[in-house]
Amino acid sequence: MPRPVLVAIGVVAVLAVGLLAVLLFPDVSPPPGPPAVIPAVQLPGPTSTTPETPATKETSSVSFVATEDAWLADMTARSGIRFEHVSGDSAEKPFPSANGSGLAAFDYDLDGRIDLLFATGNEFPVSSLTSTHPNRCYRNLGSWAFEEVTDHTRLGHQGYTHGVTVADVDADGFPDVFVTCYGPDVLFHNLGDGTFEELTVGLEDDRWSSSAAFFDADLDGHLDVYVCHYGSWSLDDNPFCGDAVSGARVFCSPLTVEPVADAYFKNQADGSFADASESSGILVPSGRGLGVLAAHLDDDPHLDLYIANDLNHNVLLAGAGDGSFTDRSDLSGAAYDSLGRVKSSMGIDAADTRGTGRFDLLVTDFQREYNLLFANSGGGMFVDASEGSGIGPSSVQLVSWGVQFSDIDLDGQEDAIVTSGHVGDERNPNADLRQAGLLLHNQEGQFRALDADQAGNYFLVPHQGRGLVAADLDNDGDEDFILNHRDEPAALLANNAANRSLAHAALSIRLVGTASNRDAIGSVARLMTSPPQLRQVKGGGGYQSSRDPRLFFASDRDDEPSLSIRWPNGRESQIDGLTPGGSYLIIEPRDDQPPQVVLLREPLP
Ligand SMILES: [Ca+2]
Ligand SMILES: [Ca+2]
Ligand SMILES: [Ca+2]
Ligand SMILES: [Ca+2]
Repeated sequence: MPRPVLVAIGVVAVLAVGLLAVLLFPDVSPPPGPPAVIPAVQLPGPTSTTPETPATKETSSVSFVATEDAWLADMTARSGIRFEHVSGDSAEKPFPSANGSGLAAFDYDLDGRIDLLFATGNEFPVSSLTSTHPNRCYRNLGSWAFEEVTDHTRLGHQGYTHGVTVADVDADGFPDVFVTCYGPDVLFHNLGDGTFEELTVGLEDDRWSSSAAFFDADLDGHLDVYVCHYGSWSLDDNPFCGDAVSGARVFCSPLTVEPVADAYFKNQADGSFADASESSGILVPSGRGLGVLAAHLDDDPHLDLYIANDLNHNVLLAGAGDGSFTDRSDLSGAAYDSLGRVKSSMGIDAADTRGTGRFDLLVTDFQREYNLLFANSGGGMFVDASEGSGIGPSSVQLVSWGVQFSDIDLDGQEDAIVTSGHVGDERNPNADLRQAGLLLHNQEGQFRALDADQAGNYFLVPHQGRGLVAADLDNDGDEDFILNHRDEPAALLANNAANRSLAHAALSIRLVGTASNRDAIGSVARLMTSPPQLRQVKGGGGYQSSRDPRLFFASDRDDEPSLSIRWPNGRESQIDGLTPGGSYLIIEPRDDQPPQVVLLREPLP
């Protein structure tokens, strides 16, 4: 079937769903860093794998060195997106400028195509009045074409943005945007007509915030939010670090930045939020927070939190489902590496990497610390499996930030993609800070870094990698990738690996909560293939970024699998006879009836 027809079906289906959403929710009213200085080095040597059949997707006009069957094709030139991040780095080495910014992939206008919002920093001292570097929003027109809609949407925040978190905070069906900043955080309410308004709802936190995770901590159906704070720093109190003789200045160690406790804001169900940090139990020893993930990490049905800290131990907070948390950091085994060392952690993601039915953690870290794979051994306990899984050895020479699990080649096993980039070298102020990205192929829990020839041309060129998201930009059922580079143009990569799978077809699912929070954050879905595939709708995660909210599975082409869902409130649903290659929207039932199932897109031919 030619693409225009498919797109038309998608748009009609989504419009129908939009109407459905209005009918379903008639009563919803709108609310009133960088540690020690070590020189940049090269990626370890590549490995090679067996070539597959040629790619079927169009590629960009850039000249290719990678083989035609590379997994990911660079579509940046074709997309029309010319976003370039500004860190605000200068001779004064302002500390926040090392940490970069994230991005969000979300369908703000509900036309069925995922749009993009890129965050940027700004020059110091930061002033929203004089800044000329706004965050920029791009609308997806289909076929890898985008148009900039920053002015029209009014999403061009001109502060200093680190994180972009998307959630339908008021449950009106339109995704809202929360930006976490050096400076006050801002909630942008989606008005549903393609524009946003800044709302004052109690989230105007002016502490230095890195990232946030929305999730329903107390199961009242309304999304609460955890906000990561990095620490206390200002340009007026910015010590000189570097070589005093030569005057070569570098970023100071994170240890020079006093940590500030994170915050938990409870959604009061009237459109406003209240700081409930004290009563929630999240005020454990302060870290320099960079990443936060709300996910199921122990065996009970309540969402937990994992916080990645920079030169403080990482934190695991077990949720009780009533808005309270218990600090399980030390007991969990996921706060330190296997030698008990504190790490410089940045990004996080969780996936069932070994088919155990439990979610493991991948945490990105500084050079010579290696990235961490915490294997979930049940009961809320984790084992540092970084070395045995291959995650650690692939990253020893890298300063890693962005991370996403994704079954890129559609073999039913979630692979990983990681971005890296250095922050400076005291001995060589002109050192190249760029490092190559990693594409890690998962085979039964063993991750192997693909050779750039096989991963794609993007991986041949080093970058200052920071934010990274997985999102199906072309609606062919597989996850593509978008990267926000520090002080460099952003990049878009199309997934070609999944298209070549002869045995498997992509199957994507969007869950919509009714009794539960509308984003269905906290849902767990299991596709009954052999072996089964486990996914969850996570809050936050990655590095300062928001990924495509859909769940992506691989299905046998000749099978019609069942999907079992556990909604955030614990109710369970089962759907039988899903069509491989289909894209579905599944709406939570308010009683014991079967869920509403909408086929958004027929399988591709
Ligand atoms: Ca859209
Ligand atoms: Ca909304
Ligand atoms: Ca895979
Ligand atoms: Ca895709």
